Amino acid sequence: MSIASVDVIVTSPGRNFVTLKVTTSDGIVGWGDATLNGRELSVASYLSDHLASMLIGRDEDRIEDTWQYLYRGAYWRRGPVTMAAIAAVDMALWDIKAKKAGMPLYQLLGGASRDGVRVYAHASGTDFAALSNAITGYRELGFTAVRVQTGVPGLGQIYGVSAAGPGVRYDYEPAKRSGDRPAEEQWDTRQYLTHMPGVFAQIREEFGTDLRLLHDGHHRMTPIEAARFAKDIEPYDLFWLEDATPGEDQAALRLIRQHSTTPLAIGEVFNTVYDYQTLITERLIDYVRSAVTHTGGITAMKKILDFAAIYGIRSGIHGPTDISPVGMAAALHLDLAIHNFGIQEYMPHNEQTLEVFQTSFTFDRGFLHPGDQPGLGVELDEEAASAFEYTKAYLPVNRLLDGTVHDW
Ligand code: GCO
Ligand code: MG
Repeated sequence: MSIASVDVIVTSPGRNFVTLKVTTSDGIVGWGDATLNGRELSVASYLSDHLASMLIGRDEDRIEDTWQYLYRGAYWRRGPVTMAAIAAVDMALWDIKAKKAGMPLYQLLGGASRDGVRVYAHASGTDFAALSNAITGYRELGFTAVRVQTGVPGLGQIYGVSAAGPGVRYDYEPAKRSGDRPAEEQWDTRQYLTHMPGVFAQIREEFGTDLRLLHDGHHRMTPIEAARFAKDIEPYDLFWLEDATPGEDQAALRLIRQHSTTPLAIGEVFNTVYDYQTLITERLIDYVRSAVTHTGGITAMKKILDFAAIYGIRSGIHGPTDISPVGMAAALHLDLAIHNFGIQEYMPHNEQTLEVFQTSFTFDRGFLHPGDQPGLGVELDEEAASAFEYTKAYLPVNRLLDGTVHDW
């Protein structure tokens, strides 16, 4: 048996997704997620113009060999476009292998290490009252962990804060359909650093110590600002502080570490194990934040997580709405199987997306399960997908108050 056809499906049920469909000569279909927010068509082209013809006729069972063929064989390595394309192929091949075995994928990864996967939701609000309502709403839904982001006085719309009302479940979508150019947002680190510790203090006062609290710095601080912030918020016992500094600078985490015991998470913009080499071996982080979709798929992510496990570092796989339900399923199967699971991000997809991608996920009191269907457990309805045409959408660009471009 071999790979008979490879198709790339671009659809936009409220936001853009790129999905790979691999079909074997005996008709088994595997799905892979290749969505790269704001650069979707580059990955679609990488897959259809370059990889598709190389895959036809290959033995679908040789997953490791195919991964190495696509990674080493290209000569050019790493980068989000390449690694998202490889990830999609890898997921599709694991989906096929598990369907052939008649098992949910987590069984092939060693079986379940837990009954369900603790997830965190995104609670946000332009002010504290709105944030507090959102946290209450998620607690009522059963969530045991929330990421909190809030407006900063003096700044307009900023990263991570829903413009919709509090408690809205499908509330935050950072990619904007704003024509040919990205929307722009404003930022001032000093105002943020002055405001944020008080917000955590108020949350602890109102909600107590049980709730797991997470926060995303979204790459905006300098190393010394981040060190100071991480130290200031120690009394509020965060589950993690994410992306305190820009992702390229691994050494920055060393400085934060020297000053604070606030747990650190990073990696959503990383795409290979090499981005983590220093961070893992020097124990400069506590959680690996990569998306399976942006890091070369299940094969590569499993290796990163096993490497992290040796150093006592746990998983916190990226799961925003720009990871399709296929990519989310890949994360959930890994989460269930690995020993060093930490937490899983969960931003539920909108209803249109869930019409296109049929999942078998179940949510029970703060825990998700990928379901027990053979494979990844997600099927794409091609007819439903064809109703939603690609629509240009970009993540915002960020500027300081004097107009300087800053990390978004
Ligand atoms: C998160 C992320 C997202 C990203 C988005 C970019 O922690 O969920 O920071 O909100 O900004 O996924 O495409
Ligand atoms: Mg993030």
